[in-house]
Amino acid sequence: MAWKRSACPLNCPDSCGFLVNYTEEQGLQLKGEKEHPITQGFICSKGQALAELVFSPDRLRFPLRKEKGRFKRISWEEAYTLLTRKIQETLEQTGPLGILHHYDYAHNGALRALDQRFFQALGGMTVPEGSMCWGAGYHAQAIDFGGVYQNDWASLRQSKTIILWGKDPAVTNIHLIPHLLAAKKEEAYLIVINPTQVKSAELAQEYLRINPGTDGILALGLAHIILREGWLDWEFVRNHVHGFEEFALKAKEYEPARVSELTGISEVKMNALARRISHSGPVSFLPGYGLQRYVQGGNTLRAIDALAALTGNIGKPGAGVYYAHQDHQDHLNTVRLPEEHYQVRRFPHPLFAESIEKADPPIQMAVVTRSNPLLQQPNSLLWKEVWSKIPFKVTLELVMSETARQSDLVLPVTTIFEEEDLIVSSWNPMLQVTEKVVEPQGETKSELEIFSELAKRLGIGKKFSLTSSEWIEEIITPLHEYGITLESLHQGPVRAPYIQNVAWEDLNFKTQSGKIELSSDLALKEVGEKVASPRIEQDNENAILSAEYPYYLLTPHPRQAIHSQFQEDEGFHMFIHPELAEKFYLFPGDQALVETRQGQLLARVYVSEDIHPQAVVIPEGNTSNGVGVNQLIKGLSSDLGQSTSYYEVGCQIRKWLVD
Ligand SMILES: Nc1nc2c(c(=O)[nH]1)N[C@H]1C(S)=C(S)[C@@H](COP(=O)(O)OP(=O)(O)OC[C@H]3O[C@@H](n4cnc5c(=O)[nH]c(N)nc54)[C@H](O)[C@@H]3O)O[C@H]1N2
Ligand SMILES: Nc1nc2c(c(=O)[nH]1)N[C@H]1C(S)=C(S)[C@@H](COP(=O)(O)OP(=O)(O)OC[C@H]3O[C@@H](n4cnc5c(=O)[nH]c(N)nc54)[C@H](O)[C@@H]3O)O[C@H]1N2
Ligand SMILES: [Mo]
Repeated sequence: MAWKRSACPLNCPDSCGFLVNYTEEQGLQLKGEKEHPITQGFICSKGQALAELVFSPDRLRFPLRKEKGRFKRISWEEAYTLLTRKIQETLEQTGPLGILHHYDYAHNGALRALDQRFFQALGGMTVPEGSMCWGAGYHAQAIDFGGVYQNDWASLRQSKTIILWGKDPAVTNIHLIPHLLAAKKEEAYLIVINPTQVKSAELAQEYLRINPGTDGILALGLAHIILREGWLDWEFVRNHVHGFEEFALKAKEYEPARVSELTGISEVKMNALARRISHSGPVSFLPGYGLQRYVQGGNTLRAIDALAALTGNIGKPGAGVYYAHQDHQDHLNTVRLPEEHYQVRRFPHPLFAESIEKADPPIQMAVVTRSNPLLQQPNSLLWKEVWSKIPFKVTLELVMSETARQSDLVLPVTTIFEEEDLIVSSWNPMLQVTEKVVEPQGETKSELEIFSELAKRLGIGKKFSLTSSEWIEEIITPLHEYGITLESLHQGPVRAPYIQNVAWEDLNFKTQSGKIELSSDLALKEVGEKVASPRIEQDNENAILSAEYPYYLLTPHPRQAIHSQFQEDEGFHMFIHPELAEKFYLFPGDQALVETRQGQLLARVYVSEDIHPQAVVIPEGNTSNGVGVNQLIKGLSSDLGQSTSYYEVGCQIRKWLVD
C-alpha cells in the first residue's frame, strides 16, 4: 500500500502530520505520522471526521444557484459566467469596495490565501480586520516583546512550573498533553486557572477557580506580592525590562485583599502562587485564548507577560509565555499582494454587521471563503438581517453551512485530500506538504482552480498563472538557502530551520527600547495607558454582570467538533453548577431559557460541580433552526487588536415548562 503524506488543515494548534491511503475497497484511511514530533502517530476525531467527509453525502458536489428560494444545480460554466458578470457590475457601479470578502482560517493551507490575492489583484475589497480569535493577546505580545514567539513544545520538559491559564488543551490542543505529562514526570508542577474545572485540570496538581474576566487583576495582584516581597529577578529586570518603575507603581494599586475579592482566589492561594512563580522556575505560562475573549483581553495578556518578565522567565529553556509564533510568517513568501496595489476598506470583526449596515459605498456583493460568519460572528441575528440585504452572495464551501444556505451561489471546493498544499501554522514548527490522494469528488474544484479561472475571465490572469506546485515553490523560495526544496518536503515533514528552540534566547527584544516593554508608548496610543491596567473599580457601566443578567455566559470550544464543523446534533447544551440548578429547580435533561440583552434560546440542562457557580457554559458551534449561540452575544471589541470579546456577556436563566 502506498500511504501518501498529508497534514491536518483545521484551525488548531496541532496541525498533525497525516498518512493517507486510498483504495476502492477500504476507502480513505488516515493515520497519524509516527515520526512527526507533535503528532506522534495519534490523530483526533476531528481529523478523522475530515477524512470521512470526502465521500460523505453531506459534501457539496456541484455548483448551486438559488432561484426563488431554492437551490438548483448549475454547471461550472454558468457559475463562472454569473460570478464574473456580478464582479464586473460591482466594479463598474460601486468600485472594488462594493465587494465584501469574508474569510477566516478554517483551512490552514498556504494556498488558501490565494482568495485574498484574487481580490487584491482585482483592485481591492472590503474585508474584516482584527480577529474573531486570538487578536487581543497576539497584539499584547507584539507590544511587550515586539513579536509573537514561543519555545518549542518539547522545552516544557525543562519547566518546573507550568500554568495552563485559561487554556484547556485536553479539548483544544490535544497533542500538547504528552508534553505536559512528560514535564510532570520530570517533576513539573501543573496549575490550571480557569472558571471551569476543565478536563485538563485532571492532570494538574492545583486548580484555581477564577471569576471570569479577572485574570489581569490576578496577575497584577501577584505582581504586587512579588514586588512587596522583593521576589523579583532583579538582574533580569535591570537589563531587559523597560518601564519597571511605572509598572511597579501600577501594581501597588492591586491590593491582595481587593484582588482576592474580585477574582475569587484566596490571599493564601495568591501568596503561594506568587511564591511559586518566583521561586520554582523555570515557569512556563500557557495562556489560552479564552481569557482574552474579554474587553480587557489585551491588558490581561500584558499583565501575564509582566509576571514572566519580573521573574526572569523569558528566553530560557522551560520558561516563557506560550501564546503562538509568527516564525513562518517572518520567513516564507506570501501570495498576497503589497497594499499599494489595491484599495481596501476594513471593518473590525466585532462590529462587522453594524459596519456593513452603514457602509458607504454599500456592499453590493459578498464572497465567503474558509468561514461560517452567519454562525461564528457575534451578533448573529443582526448579521442575518444585514446579510439578507446584500444583493448577491457567494460562498465557497465543503458542506451546506448556514452561510452557504443563505447565499445565492454556492461553489463546492476540494478537501485537503484532493489537492496539493502547504500546511504551516502558528504553533507548530513543522513545514508540511500535502499530496493529492483522491480525485476531486463530484464537480468540486480547488480554490486555486476557481480563482485562477475567474482571474482569467476578469483580465488578471497573469497574476494567477501558476500551478499548485509552482505556488508552493514560490512560497518556500526563502528555504532554499537551508537546502529545503519542494522535493525534500515531499519526503516528510521538516522542522523549520529558522525556528529556535528557545524564543528570545538572545534577549534582543524587537521593541523600540530593545527590552520587554512593561511601559509602552504604543499601548498608550492604543488604549490610553502605558502599562497593563485591568480595571479594579467595577461601576455599573463596565461590569459584565447586572441585576438583570446576573450570570456569566461562557461559550468555549466544543470537544468533538471544531466550531460549527462536525457538529453532530441540533440544539444547545448548557452546563451549570448544582447551586445554580437548585436555585432554578433545574434538573439534568430539563430545558431552560437562556437570555441576554441580545436574545434568547432554549438549552438542555447538564449539572456539574466543575462549573463556576455563577456561570452558564454553552459550548459554541451548535445550532438550532439555523442560529447558534452567537445570537446571544454582542460584538464588543477588545482593548487591543480589535478582537471579539465573546465571553464579555451576562445572562439570565429560567426553567422552561413544557406541557
Ligand atoms: N476540539 C476543538 N479544538 C479546537 C477548537 C475547537 O473548536 N474544538 N478550536 C481551535 C481554535 S480556532 C482555537 S482559537 C483554540 C482555542 O483554544 P483555547 O484557548 O484552549 O480554548 P477556548 O475554548 O477558546 O477557551 C479556553 C478556556 O478559557 C476558559 N475561560 C473562559 N473565560 C475565562 C477567564 O476569564 N479566565 C480564565 N482563566 N479562563 C477562562 C474556558 O473555560 C475554556 O476552558 O482551540 C483550537 N482547538
Ligand atoms: N461564542 C463564541 N463564538 C466564537 C468563538 C468562541 O469561543 N465563542 N470562537 C471564535 C474563534 S476562536 C474562531 S477561530 C471562529 C471560527 O470561525 P469560522 O472559521 O467561521 O468557524 P467554522 O465553524 O470552523 O467554519 C468554517 C467553515 O469553513 C468551511 N471550510 C473548511 N475548509 C474550507 C476550505 O478549504 N475552503 C472553504 N471555502 N471553506 C472551507 C467549513 O466547512 C466551515 O463551514 O469562531 C469564533 N466564534
Ligand atoms: Mo480560533
